[in-house]
Amino acid sequence: MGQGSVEEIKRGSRLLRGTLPESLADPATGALAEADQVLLKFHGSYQQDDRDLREERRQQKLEPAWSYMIRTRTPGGVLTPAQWLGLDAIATRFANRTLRLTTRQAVQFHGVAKRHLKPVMQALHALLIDTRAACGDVNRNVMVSASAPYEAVHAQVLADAAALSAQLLPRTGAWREIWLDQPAQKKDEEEPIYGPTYLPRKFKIAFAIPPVNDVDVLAHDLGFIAIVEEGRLVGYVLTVGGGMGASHGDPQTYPVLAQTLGFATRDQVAAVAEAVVTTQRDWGNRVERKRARLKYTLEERGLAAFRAEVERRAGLALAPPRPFAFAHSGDRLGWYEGEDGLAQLTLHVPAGRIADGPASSFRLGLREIARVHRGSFRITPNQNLIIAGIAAGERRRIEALVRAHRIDGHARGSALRRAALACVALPTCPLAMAEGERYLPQLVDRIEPMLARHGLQDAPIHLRISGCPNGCSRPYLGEIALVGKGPGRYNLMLGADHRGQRLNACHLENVDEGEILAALDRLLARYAAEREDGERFGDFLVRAGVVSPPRAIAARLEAP
Ligand code: SRM
Ligand code: SF4
Repeated sequence: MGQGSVEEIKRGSRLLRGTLPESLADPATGALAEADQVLLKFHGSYQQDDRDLREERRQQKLEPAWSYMIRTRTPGGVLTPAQWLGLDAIATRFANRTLRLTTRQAVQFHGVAKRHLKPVMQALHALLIDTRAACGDVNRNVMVSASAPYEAVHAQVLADAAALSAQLLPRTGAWREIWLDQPAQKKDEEEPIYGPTYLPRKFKIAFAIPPVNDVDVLAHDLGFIAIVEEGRLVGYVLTVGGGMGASHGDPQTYPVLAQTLGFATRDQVAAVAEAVVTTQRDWGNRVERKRARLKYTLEERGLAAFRAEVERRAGLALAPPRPFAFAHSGDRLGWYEGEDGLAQLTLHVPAGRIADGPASSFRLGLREIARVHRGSFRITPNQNLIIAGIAAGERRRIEALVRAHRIDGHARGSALRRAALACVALPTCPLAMAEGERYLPQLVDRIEPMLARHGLQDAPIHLRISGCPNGCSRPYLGEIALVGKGPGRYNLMLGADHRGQRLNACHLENVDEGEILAALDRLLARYAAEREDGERFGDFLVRAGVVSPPRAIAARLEAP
């Protein structure tokens, strides 16, 4: 759908209400009216159909197998054990009996029937979770580094992120009226930050806590890099204009890393963030949807003009950026002792899919852990799950449950397997051109013997798969990445760094698995033979001239 139509739908929606109640009540179809499908996203849900069944149903002259994906708003991915149990129960009762941890620290349900949308929203509300602004042209779930070295700093950054998430929520009462049957109130009739047409496009915020860049902060419209001096969180280096999405063969669209805007103290975060959001609201492209992200606004207006406008709107002058350094963008899998005397266990969840199967009973295991765990759960930006705040006395019991349910992938397999990401793709994603998460295990099974042959089982290489160029697994930041081009065919991207500070570049276009494996075998052999001490695979590929990354902007980020 073009930008013009989406803008019209937003404007005519009476602040996201549209005819959603009527669409939901229509028993003749599992779908919503077209305009309501657009509005539903702002409520945290997408209408989808099962693409595996599409052709068969078409032949039977049936409407597509419509169902709904529902995404939570969970800043920093933090959940209580009681919330976990509630989410798990929703998956059983209303969805496809799986939970999907996303690359933005949210939970997704797939396969929800139209008649169950309302009961799910109500069940989430009872858990003190909502789905407001989880999708749509608004600020999305705010991310926070999950594996921060200090829990005290994490708690402060999480508080800032949660406050910002609340501040940037749409104020319309549409969500409460439609899903919770609450009466309309006068105060729900204005959108002081967004206005009646919201943002030109989605908007994403992440808080990184160096040396960890698990959130890939430079992939976001607005980034906050925590600056800790003498153990105290003093503020954030701000970054703007990152984004991953692109379309094949369209040079007007591309992934790009964010640029540094300045430094803000903690008490300036709210004003600066609001100024960035409203500047993008007013300056962003409302004619061409594919050019409507902040990254393109910055390309057109320039960073200096953007900074001046943000400072004017926020009524302050940003200080120059302060020094920081990222060490890696991965998770700290396995056990970790916190400075607060409590332990954390980061479980590897393959492609974020929590399901019971022959190899492991992830859902059952986590249910049992949630029943005894007194700390919290934390979804990581790499689709994994941290059991956080484990007291010394609890540790053995949790370890036993992890083993009993064979959810100890953090301790098995190659380092590449443990760090790999894959987007959802087929069968639910309407935009998928190739498989994503369903293909990941097979691909890794084929790469692992190669790694073993070259003595690289423990080499921490970041592999990411996306089923199309939209880049939901942030593939352009993978040392190796596959970007879907057609059934069984991908672009092979190589050479990002492991700190999220350099994009990769296309090595082979539109290739199948055989060609991908042959290329990787050659390059891994060279890496094993020629790498320097401690050199990572992505860095090696660039040094060896295998790829020249298009936009190596790490230099822009170095503090003055
Ligand atoms: Fe995404 C659209 C899944 C993170 C860029 N993304 C979609 C949709 C909703 C397809 C659609 O529009 O109908 C996918 C639903 C699939 C399904 O069946 O569940 C989808 N995106 C996901 C998730 C679930 C991938 C995952 O495997 O974890 C992630 C959910 C995040 C969340 O909880 O909010 C997800 N998507 C991302 C990211 C990564 C990030 O945000 O850090 C990106 C790249 C960063 C960026 O935005 O630049 C991303 N998704 C896109 C785009 C391209 C946007 C662009 O600027 O061009 C689309 C397509 C669109 O918006 O038109 C898209
Ligand atoms: Fe769908 Fe493409 Fe995103 Fe994968 S990258 S979930 S295929 S939109």
